[in-house]
Amino acid sequence: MRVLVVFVLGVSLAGGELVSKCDLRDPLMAMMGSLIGERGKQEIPSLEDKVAKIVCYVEFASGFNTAAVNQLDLQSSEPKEVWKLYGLFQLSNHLVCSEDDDKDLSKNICEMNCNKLVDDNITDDIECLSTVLKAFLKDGWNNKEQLEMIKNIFQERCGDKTSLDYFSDCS
Ligand SMILES: [Ca+2]
Repeated sequence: MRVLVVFVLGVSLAGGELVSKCDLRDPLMAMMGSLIGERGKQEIPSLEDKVAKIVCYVEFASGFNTAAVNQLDLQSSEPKEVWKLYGLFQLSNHLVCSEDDDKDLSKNICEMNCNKLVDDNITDDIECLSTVLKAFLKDGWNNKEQLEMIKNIFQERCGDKTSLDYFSDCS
């Protein structure tokens, strides 16, 4: 069984802010809706449950802090890889964004600098998450980095709470 170990490098509110799960629900519903299209909405009637899962991941992984940066040791990788995870969605510096001092490390599929994932503007973070999901839908299980990222986002953390439970305090 693989073990995910997350070390907190430093979570600071300097330059970041806390968002609420209710702030995230609607933009993520819109993003997921446009990602899967009308046909997908019929096939996935519980879209809000999927969104609840993502938001629950955000709560667990970044504490809703837009400036969260953590480190993830991929124990199963050979050679051993250490990812830096950025922002609300804790997206990987090996996949989505590039850092100033190591531009060759990443596939940079979101074509952005990692510091854009720790600022107060969450719109580009949501767009980048959409890019990760799109890339995964296109490549399936074939891309290791995408697979690791998706597994991390959708791993079970909130049990079988439905969106009704999870978003019950949102209007
Ligand atoms: Ca941002």
